[in-house]
Amino acid sequence: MAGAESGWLCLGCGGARFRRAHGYGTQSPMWGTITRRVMRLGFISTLAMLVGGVPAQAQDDAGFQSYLQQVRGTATAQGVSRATLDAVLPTLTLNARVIELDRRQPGGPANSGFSPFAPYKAAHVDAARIGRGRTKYLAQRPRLSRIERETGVPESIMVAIWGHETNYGSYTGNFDLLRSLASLAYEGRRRPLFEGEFIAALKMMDRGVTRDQLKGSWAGATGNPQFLPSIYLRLARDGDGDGRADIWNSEADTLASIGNYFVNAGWRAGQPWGFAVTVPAGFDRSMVRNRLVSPRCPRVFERHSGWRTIGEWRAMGIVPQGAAWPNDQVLATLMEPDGQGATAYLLTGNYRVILDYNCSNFYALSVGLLADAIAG
Ligand SMILES: [Ca+2]
Repeated sequence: MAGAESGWLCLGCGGARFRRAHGYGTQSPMWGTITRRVMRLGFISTLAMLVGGVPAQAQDDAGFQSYLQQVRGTATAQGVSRATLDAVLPTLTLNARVIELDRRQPGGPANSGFSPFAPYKAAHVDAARIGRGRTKYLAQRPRLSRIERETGVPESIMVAIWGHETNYGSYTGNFDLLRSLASLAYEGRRRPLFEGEFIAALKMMDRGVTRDQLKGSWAGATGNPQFLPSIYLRLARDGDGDGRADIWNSEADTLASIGNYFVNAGWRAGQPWGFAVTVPAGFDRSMVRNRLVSPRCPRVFERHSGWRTIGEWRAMGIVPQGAAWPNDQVLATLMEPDGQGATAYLLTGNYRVILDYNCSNFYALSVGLLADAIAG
């Protein structure tokens, strides 16, 4: 649906991967290269099957089981208990379906244009999602106020992330996480990432998370906030005081964990994520061009101007649409997601924190706008 602007497989962006797998998201420039490489590998294994006469599936299964024994050693060295390994490893079989889903992610050429934001906004910041968000916001208000006081992350932002990741917990994914992660690790395209997440999921079990709870997107994101296992281990929090971080069943734990993620990623209390602005006719965009190329998600960051203070933006004739200006010293970048002449946005450092959760401009803008609508 969106233009090819997003980073892919960014840590903590499980929900994004889930949606991309279902054709709602975007892909990076690397995608075509990877797809071609994977297709080539597929061709080679078919060739091996024809030549050797051994079904490729059987070879894969044998290879998978032997890979699991190798992972056992690594996991043991990292402190995973023998009980967990004995309970999990013998139950695992290669899941060809997740590999197929992974290979099937829609791609876009690196030099393709950007899709307009307006249709995405209409589909993702709609009346139903705003309405459900307001209900959750009001229901969780006492708890959210406490988390906001402790973290500085606005209540509405926590609810908006929850709304965007899993539609407030209404779909969190049904894949057996351990089987998915082990299969993707074995497939090898990004083995260090997926093997690390597989071992992190085993450590979750050592902490008392049940195998039954370890369900999620095919690419390993789990629970209401769609955390990857390593993110869960590092950042999940207990919000209702029962001593467990239950991001599957507890709304309080979900919101506290999202709040903690945002604090950890550098959210600045008291600053907006950004706000809608009007750019004056004849505005010279070359004056504010961003000349840096980001090593991370370059297609996302190339859409942002260079940083200027709010005072400088105002002096250049940029006018807010409704929202008050923040402090003159606050730094912001300008983005025009629907092109010149349409609504543009000034984006602060807090917008980058939303991008840390999921590196997509459409995602981050939608989260910010949904948060504003929920709180408004
Ligand atoms: Ca709890």
